[in-house]
Amino acid sequence: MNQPPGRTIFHIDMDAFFAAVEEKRNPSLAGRPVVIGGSGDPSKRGVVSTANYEARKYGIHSAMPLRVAFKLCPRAIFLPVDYEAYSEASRKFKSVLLSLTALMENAGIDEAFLDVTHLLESPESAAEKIKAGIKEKTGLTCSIGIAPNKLLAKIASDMLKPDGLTIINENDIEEKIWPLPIRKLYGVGPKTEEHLKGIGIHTIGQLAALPRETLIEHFGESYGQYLCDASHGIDESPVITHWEPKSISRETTFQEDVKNWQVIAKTLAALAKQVVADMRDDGCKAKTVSIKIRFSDFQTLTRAKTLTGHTDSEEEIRKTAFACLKRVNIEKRVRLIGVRATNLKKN
Ligand code: TTP
Ligand code: MG
Repeated sequence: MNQPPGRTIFHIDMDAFFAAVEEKRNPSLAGRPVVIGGSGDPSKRGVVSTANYEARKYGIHSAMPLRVAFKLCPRAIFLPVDYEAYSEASRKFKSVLLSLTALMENAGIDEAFLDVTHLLESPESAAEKIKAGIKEKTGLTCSIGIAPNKLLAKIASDMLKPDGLTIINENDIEEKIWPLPIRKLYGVGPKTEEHLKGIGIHTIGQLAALPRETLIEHFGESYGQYLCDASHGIDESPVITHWEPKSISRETTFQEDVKNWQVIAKTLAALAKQVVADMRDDGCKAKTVSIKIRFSDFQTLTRAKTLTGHTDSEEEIRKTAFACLKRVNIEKRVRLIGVRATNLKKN
Protein backbone atom coordinates (compact mmCIF):
# COMPACT_ATOMS: atom_id res chain seq x y z
CA MET A 1 0.00 0.00 0.00
CA ASN A 2 1.16 3.52 -0.72
CA GLN A 3 2.36 5.11 2.49
CA PRO A 4 2.38 8.90 2.58
CA PRO A 5 5.83 10.18 3.49
CA GLY A 6 5.88 11.42 7.09
CA ARG A 7 6.52 15.09 7.69
CA THR A 8 9.29 16.65 9.75
CA ILE A 9 8.19 19.82 11.52
CA PHE A 10 10.27 22.11 13.72
CA HIS A 11 8.86 24.41 16.36
CA ILE A 12 11.34 27.05 17.40
CA ASP A 13 10.65 29.04 20.56
CA MET A 14 13.00 31.67 21.96
CA ASP A 15 14.01 31.34 25.60
CA ALA A 16 12.65 33.94 28.07
CA PHE A 17 12.44 36.13 24.99
CA PHE A 18 11.82 39.72 26.18
CA ALA A 19 14.10 39.22 29.18
CA ALA A 20 16.82 37.65 27.03
CA VAL A 21 16.81 40.67 24.68
CA GLU A 22 17.15 42.99 27.68
CA GLU A 23 19.98 40.91 29.15
CA LYS A 24 21.78 40.88 25.84
CA ARG A 25 21.91 44.66 25.58
CA ASN A 26 22.65 45.12 29.26
CA PRO A 27 25.07 42.39 30.36
CA SER A 28 25.02 43.63 33.97
CA LEU A 29 21.58 42.02 34.27
CA ALA A 30 23.00 38.53 33.79
CA GLY A 31 22.44 36.24 36.75
CA ARG A 32 19.95 38.62 38.36
CA PRO A 33 16.17 38.18 38.49
CA VAL A 34 14.64 40.30 35.70
CA VAL A 35 10.95 41.03 35.19
CA ILE A 36 9.58 42.74 32.09
CA GLY A 37 6.12 44.27 32.15
CA GLY A 38 4.03 47.43 31.72
CA SER A 39 5.95 50.60 32.40
CA GLY A 40 8.50 48.73 34.48
CA ASP A 41 7.25 50.28 37.72
CA PRO A 42 5.91 47.53 40.03
CA SER A 43 4.00 50.07 42.14
CA LYS A 44 1.87 50.89 39.08
CA ARG A 45 -0.81 48.78 37.45
CA GLY A 46 0.40 46.26 34.89
CA VAL A 47 1.20 42.61 34.42
CA VAL A 48 4.36 40.61 33.87
CA SER A 49 5.10 40.01 30.17
CA THR A 50 7.91 37.66 31.00
CA ALA A 51 10.46 36.92 33.68
CA ASN A 52 13.91 35.43 33.23
CA TYR A 53 14.65 32.01 34.68
CA GLU A 54 16.25 33.53 37.76
CA ALA A 55 13.03 35.43 38.56
CA ARG A 56 10.88 32.38 37.78
CA LYS A 57 12.55 30.62 40.73
CA TYR A 58 10.55 32.98 42.95
CA GLY A 59 7.29 31.92 41.34
CA ILE A 60 7.05 34.93 39.04
CA HIS A 61 5.40 34.22 35.68
CA SER A 62 3.75 35.87 32.65
CA ALA A 63 0.36 37.54 33.23
CA MET A 64 0.95 37.96 36.99
CA PRO A 65 0.31 41.49 38.33
CA LEU A 66 3.59 43.39 38.72
CA ARG A 67 2.63 44.15 42.32
CA VAL A 68 2.52 40.45 43.12
CA ALA A 69 5.83 39.87 41.35
CA PHE A 70 7.39 42.63 43.46
CA LYS A 71 6.15 40.98 46.67
CA LEU A 72 7.65 37.67 45.58
CA CYS A 73 11.03 39.18 44.77
CA PRO A 74 11.56 42.84 45.71
CA ARG A 75 15.19 42.75 44.58
CA ALA A 76 14.25 41.80 41.00
CA ILE A 77 15.05 44.29 38.24
CA PHE A 78 11.77 45.57 36.74
CA LEU A 79 11.93 46.85 33.17
CA PRO A 80 9.35 48.37 30.81
CA VAL A 81 8.25 46.56 27.65
CA ASP A 82 10.23 47.69 24.60
CA TYR A 83 8.36 46.13 21.67
CA GLU A 84 10.58 47.73 19.06
CA ALA A 85 13.65 46.02 20.41
CA TYR A 86 11.87 42.65 20.65
CA SER A 87 10.40 42.99 17.13
CA GLU A 88 13.86 43.72 15.79
CA ALA A 89 15.25 40.57 17.46
CA SER A 90 12.21 38.64 16.18
CA ARG A 91 12.86 39.70 12.58
CA LYS A 92 16.51 38.71 12.91
CA PHE A 93 15.81 35.24 14.27
CA LYS A 94 13.14 34.60 11.62
CA SER A 95 15.56 35.61 8.88
CA VAL A 96 17.85 32.82 10.11
CA LEU A 97 14.96 30.36 9.76
CA LEU A 98 14.10 31.64 6.29
CA SER A 99 17.68 31.11 5.17
CA LEU A 100 17.06 27.38 5.74
CA THR A 101 13.63 27.10 4.13
CA ALA A 102 10.81 29.31 2.89
CA LEU A 103 8.32 26.95 4.50
CA MET A 104 8.04 28.95 7.70
CA GLU A 105 4.91 29.76 9.65
CA ASN A 106 5.13 32.81 11.81
CA ALA A 107 3.45 31.73 15.05
CA GLY A 108 4.14 34.73 17.24
CA ILE A 109 6.84 37.19 18.20
CA ASP A 110 9.17 34.50 19.54
CA GLU A 111 8.04 31.32 17.80
CA ALA A 112 7.74 29.76 14.37
CA PHE A 113 7.11 26.44 12.67
CA LEU A 114 9.22 25.09 9.82
CA ASP A 115 8.38 22.25 7.48
CA VAL A 116 11.76 20.63 6.82
CA THR A 117 10.42 17.40 5.35
CA HIS A 118 12.27 17.91 2.09
CA LEU A 119 15.54 19.12 3.50
CA LEU A 120 18.48 16.96 2.51
CA GLU A 121 20.41 17.17 5.77
CA SER A 122 19.36 15.43 8.97
CA PRO A 123 16.88 17.25 11.23
CA GLU A 124 19.41 17.29 14.08
CA SER A 125 22.05 18.96 11.97
CA ALA A 126 19.53 21.50 10.61
CA ALA A 127 18.43 22.28 14.17
CA GLU A 128 22.01 22.79 15.31
CA LYS A 129 22.58 25.12 12.35
CA ILE A 130 19.52 27.15 13.33
CA LYS A 131 20.69 27.43 16.92
CA ALA A 132 24.15 28.57 15.83
CA GLY A 133 22.71 31.05 13.31
CA ILE A 134 20.32 32.58 15.85
CA LYS A 135 23.11 32.82 18.42
CA GLU A 136 25.31 34.56 15.89
CA LYS A 137 22.69 37.02 14.64
CA THR A 138 20.97 37.85 17.94
CA GLY A 139 23.14 36.49 20.73
CA LEU A 140 20.08 34.62 22.02
CA THR A 141 19.19 30.98 22.60
CA CYS A 142 16.12 29.09 21.52
CA SER A 143 14.57 25.70 22.14
CA ILE A 144 13.58 23.47 19.26
CA GLY A 145 11.03 20.68 19.06
CA ILE A 146 11.15 18.20 16.17
CA ALA A 147 8.13 16.03 15.42
CA PRO A 148 5.92 14.71 12.62
CA ASN A 149 3.40 17.53 13.09
CA LYS A 150 2.95 21.03 14.54
CA LEU A 151 1.04 19.88 17.61
CA LEU A 152 3.81 17.54 18.77
CA ALA A 153 6.62 19.88 17.71
CA LYS A 154 5.19 22.62 19.92
CA ILE A 155 4.93 20.30 22.91
CA ALA A 156 8.48 19.10 22.21
CA SER A 157 10.05 22.57 22.14
CA ASP A 158 8.65 23.19 25.61
CA MET A 159 10.06 19.98 27.09
CA LEU A 160 13.63 21.10 27.44
CA LYS A 161 14.38 24.78 28.03
CA PRO A 162 16.53 26.80 27.71
CA ASP A 163 18.63 25.91 24.66
CA GLY A 164 16.91 22.53 24.31
CA LEU A 165 16.47 20.18 21.39
CA THR A 166 13.76 17.56 21.74
CA ILE A 167 12.68 15.00 19.19
CA ILE A 168 9.31 13.30 19.43
CA ASN A 169 8.27 10.49 17.12
CA GLU A 170 4.89 8.85 16.74
CA ASN A 171 6.20 5.94 18.85
CA ASP A 172 6.98 8.27 21.76
CA ILE A 173 3.41 9.45 22.25
CA GLU A 174 2.49 6.94 24.91
CA GLU A 175 5.68 7.40 26.92
CA LYS A 176 6.35 11.12 26.50
CA ILE A 177 3.02 12.80 25.74
CA TRP A 178 0.44 10.84 27.66
CA PRO A 179 1.90 11.50 31.14
CA LEU A 180 1.72 15.29 30.56
CA PRO A 181 -1.02 17.42 32.14
CA ILE A 182 -3.89 18.26 29.77
CA ARG A 183 -2.95 21.96 29.73
CA LYS A 184 0.14 21.07 27.69
CA LEU A 185 -2.12 20.16 24.78
CA TYR A 186 -2.49 23.05 22.33
CA GLY A 187 -6.07 24.32 22.43
CA VAL A 188 -6.81 23.26 26.01
CA GLY A 189 -7.41 26.44 27.97
CA PRO A 190 -8.42 26.99 31.60
CA LYS A 191 -12.12 26.33 30.94
CA THR A 192 -11.55 23.00 29.21
CA GLU A 193 -9.01 22.07 31.85
CA GLU A 194 -11.56 22.68 34.61
CA HIS A 195 -14.24 20.74 32.75
CA LEU A 196 -11.91 17.78 32.18
CA LYS A 197 -10.67 17.77 35.76
CA GLY A 198 -14.32 17.74 36.82
CA ILE A 199 -14.71 14.38 35.08
CA GLY A 200 -11.45 13.06 36.51
CA ILE A 201 -9.21 13.69 33.50
CA HIS A 202 -5.83 15.15 34.43
CA THR A 203 -3.36 13.83 31.87
CA ILE A 204 -3.29 13.70 28.07
CA GLY A 205 -3.21 9.89 28.36
CA GLN A 206 -6.45 9.87 30.36
CA LEU A 207 -7.97 12.10 27.68
CA ALA A 208 -6.82 9.70 24.96
CA ALA A 209 -8.49 6.83 26.80
CA LEU A 210 -11.91 8.49 26.54
CA PRO A 211 -14.12 7.36 23.68
CA ARG A 212 -14.42 9.91 20.89
CA GLU A 213 -18.21 9.99 21.42
CA THR A 214 -17.78 10.99 25.06
CA LEU A 215 -15.61 13.93 24.08
CA ILE A 216 -18.14 15.00 21.45
CA GLU A 217 -20.92 14.79 24.06
CA HIS A 218 -18.98 17.04 26.40
CA PHE A 219 -17.41 19.48 23.96
CA GLY A 220 -19.48 19.40 20.77
CA GLU A 221 -18.64 17.90 17.38
CA SER A 222 -15.62 19.84 16.20
CA TYR A 223 -13.82 20.55 19.47
CA GLY A 224 -14.58 17.00 20.68
CA GLN A 225 -13.03 15.59 17.50
CA TYR A 226 -10.05 17.90 17.91
CA LEU A 227 -9.42 16.82 21.52
CA CYS A 228 -9.63 13.17 20.58
CA ASP A 229 -7.18 13.53 17.67
CA ALA A 230 -4.83 15.81 19.59
CA SER A 231 -4.64 13.47 22.58
CA HIS A 232 -3.46 10.77 20.14
CA GLY A 233 -0.84 13.13 18.74
CA ILE A 234 -2.72 13.51 15.45
CA ASP A 235 -2.51 16.85 13.66
CA GLU A 236 -2.71 17.26 9.91
CA SER A 237 -2.53 21.04 9.85
CA PRO A 238 0.03 22.28 7.36
CA VAL A 239 2.75 24.82 8.00
CA ILE A 240 1.19 27.95 6.56
CA THR A 241 3.53 30.45 4.97
CA HIS A 242 2.17 33.95 4.65
CA TRP A 243 1.80 33.79 0.89
CA GLU A 244 0.11 30.40 0.83
CA PRO A 245 -3.47 30.75 -0.40
CA LYS A 246 -6.10 29.53 1.93
CA SER A 247 -8.04 26.40 1.29
CA ILE A 248 -11.64 25.33 1.64
CA SER A 249 -12.29 21.92 3.07
CA ARG A 250 -14.87 19.69 4.64
CA GLU A 251 -14.42 16.38 6.36
CA THR A 252 -16.52 13.81 8.17
CA THR A 253 -15.71 11.20 10.75
CA PHE A 254 -18.09 8.28 10.44
CA GLN A 255 -20.12 7.25 13.47
CA GLU A 256 -18.73 3.78 12.90
CA ASP A 257 -15.76 2.93 10.70
CA VAL A 258 -17.02 1.88 7.25
CA LYS A 259 -15.93 -0.58 4.61
CA ASN A 260 -18.87 -0.12 2.27
CA TRP A 261 -17.72 1.67 -0.88
CA GLN A 262 -21.23 3.02 -1.57
CA VAL A 263 -21.27 4.82 1.77
CA ILE A 264 -17.77 6.22 1.22
CA ALA A 265 -18.68 7.40 -2.30
CA LYS A 266 -21.92 9.01 -1.15
CA THR A 267 -20.11 10.83 1.63
CA LEU A 268 -17.37 12.02 -0.71
CA ALA A 269 -19.99 13.40 -3.12
CA ALA A 270 -21.77 15.20 -0.27
CA LEU A 271 -18.49 16.70 0.97
CA ALA A 272 -17.57 17.85 -2.54
CA LYS A 273 -20.97 19.53 -2.77
CA GLN A 274 -20.41 21.34 0.54
CA VAL A 275 -16.94 22.46 -0.53
CA VAL A 276 -18.38 23.89 -3.74
CA ALA A 277 -21.10 25.69 -1.76
CA ASP A 278 -18.41 27.18 0.52
CA MET A 279 -16.35 28.21 -2.50
CA ARG A 280 -19.32 29.96 -4.06
CA ASP A 281 -20.05 31.72 -0.76
CA ASP A 282 -16.47 32.96 -0.74
CA GLY A 283 -16.65 33.90 -4.43
CA CYS A 284 -13.69 31.81 -5.54
CA LYS A 285 -12.69 28.94 -7.79
CA ALA A 286 -10.16 26.17 -7.21
CA LYS A 287 -7.59 24.49 -9.39
CA THR A 288 -6.52 21.70 -7.05
CA VAL A 289 -8.74 19.17 -5.31
CA SER A 290 -7.46 16.80 -2.68
CA ILE A 291 -8.98 14.15 -0.52
CA LYS A 292 -8.00 12.83 2.86
CA ILE A 293 -8.81 9.39 4.08
CA ARG A 294 -8.11 8.04 7.53
CA PHE A 295 -8.39 4.36 8.31
CA SER A 296 -9.48 2.71 11.54
CA ASP A 297 -5.84 2.33 12.61
CA PHE A 298 -5.39 6.10 12.08
CA GLN A 299 -3.20 5.68 9.02
CA THR A 300 -4.01 8.76 6.98
CA LEU A 301 -3.55 9.29 3.25
CA THR A 302 -4.05 12.29 1.04
CA ARG A 303 -4.31 12.40 -2.73
CA ALA A 304 -4.43 15.54 -4.84
CA LYS A 305 -5.15 16.40 -8.44
CA THR A 306 -4.58 19.69 -10.18
CA LEU A 307 -6.90 20.67 -13.03
CA THR A 308 -6.00 22.60 -16.15
CA GLY A 309 -8.05 25.61 -15.06
CA HIS A 310 -9.93 27.06 -12.09
CA THR A 311 -13.45 25.83 -11.51
CA ASP A 312 -16.41 25.97 -9.16
CA SER A 313 -18.38 23.34 -11.05
CA GLU A 314 -19.79 20.80 -8.64
CA GLU A 315 -19.52 18.05 -11.22
CA GLU A 316 -15.88 18.79 -11.94
CA ILE A 317 -14.88 19.01 -8.29
CA ARG A 318 -16.75 15.81 -7.51
CA LYS A 319 -15.21 13.93 -10.42
CA THR A 320 -11.75 15.10 -9.42
CA ALA A 321 -12.32 14.00 -5.83
CA PHE A 322 -13.39 10.59 -7.14
CA ALA A 323 -10.30 10.41 -9.34
CA CYS A 324 -8.25 10.96 -6.18
CA LEU A 325 -10.25 8.31 -4.31
CA LYS A 326 -9.53 5.78 -7.05
CA ARG A 327 -5.83 6.15 -6.29
CA VAL A 328 -6.36 4.89 -2.75
CA ASN A 329 -6.38 1.21 -2.03
CA ILE A 330 -9.19 0.79 0.49
CA GLU A 331 -8.36 -2.42 2.29
CA LYS A 332 -9.17 -1.29 5.78
CA ARG A 333 -12.19 0.29 7.41
CA VAL A 334 -12.43 4.03 6.91
CA ARG A 335 -12.86 6.32 9.88
CA LEU A 336 -12.70 9.74 8.23
CA ILE A 337 -12.91 11.22 4.78
CA GLY A 338 -12.36 14.79 3.65
CA VAL A 339 -12.31 16.97 0.54
CA ARG A 340 -10.17 20.07 0.15
CA ALA A 341 -10.01 22.71 -2.56
CA THR A 342 -6.78 24.71 -2.89
CA ASN A 343 -5.03 26.84 -5.47
CA LEU A 344 -7.90 29.29 -5.06
CA LYS A 345 -8.62 32.33 -7.15
CA LYS A 346 -11.16 35.06 -6.39
CA ASN A 347 -13.88 35.44 -9.01
P1 TTP B 1 6.80 32.63 25.76
O1 TTP B 1 7.55 31.92 24.67
O2 TTP B 1 5.57 32.01 26.30
O3 TTP B 1 7.76 32.89 27.01
P2 TTP B 1 9.29 33.23 27.06
O4 TTP B 1 9.92 33.24 25.71
O5 TTP B 1 9.46 34.50 27.85
O6 TTP B 1 9.87 32.05 27.94
P3 TTP B 1 10.14 30.53 27.52
O7 TTP B 1 11.62 30.35 27.66
O8 TTP B 1 9.38 29.72 28.53
O9 TTP B 1 9.65 30.36 26.13
O10 TTP B 1 6.42 34.07 25.26
C1 TTP B 1 7.27 34.85 24.42
C2 TTP B 1 7.23 36.31 24.77
O11 TTP B 1 5.89 36.79 24.66
C3 TTP B 1 7.65 36.61 26.20
O12 TTP B 1 9.05 36.81 26.32
C4 TTP B 1 6.87 37.85 26.54
C5 TTP B 1 5.62 37.74 25.69
N1 TTP B 1 4.47 37.33 26.52
C6 TTP B 1 3.63 38.32 27.04
O13 TTP B 1 3.83 39.52 26.79
N2 TTP B 1 2.58 37.92 27.83
C7 TTP B 1 2.32 36.61 28.15
O14 TTP B 1 1.36 36.30 28.89
C8 TTP B 1 3.18 35.60 27.59
C9 TTP B 1 2.95 34.14 27.89
C10 TTP B 1 4.24 36.01 26.78
MG1 MG C 1 9.60 31.66 24.35
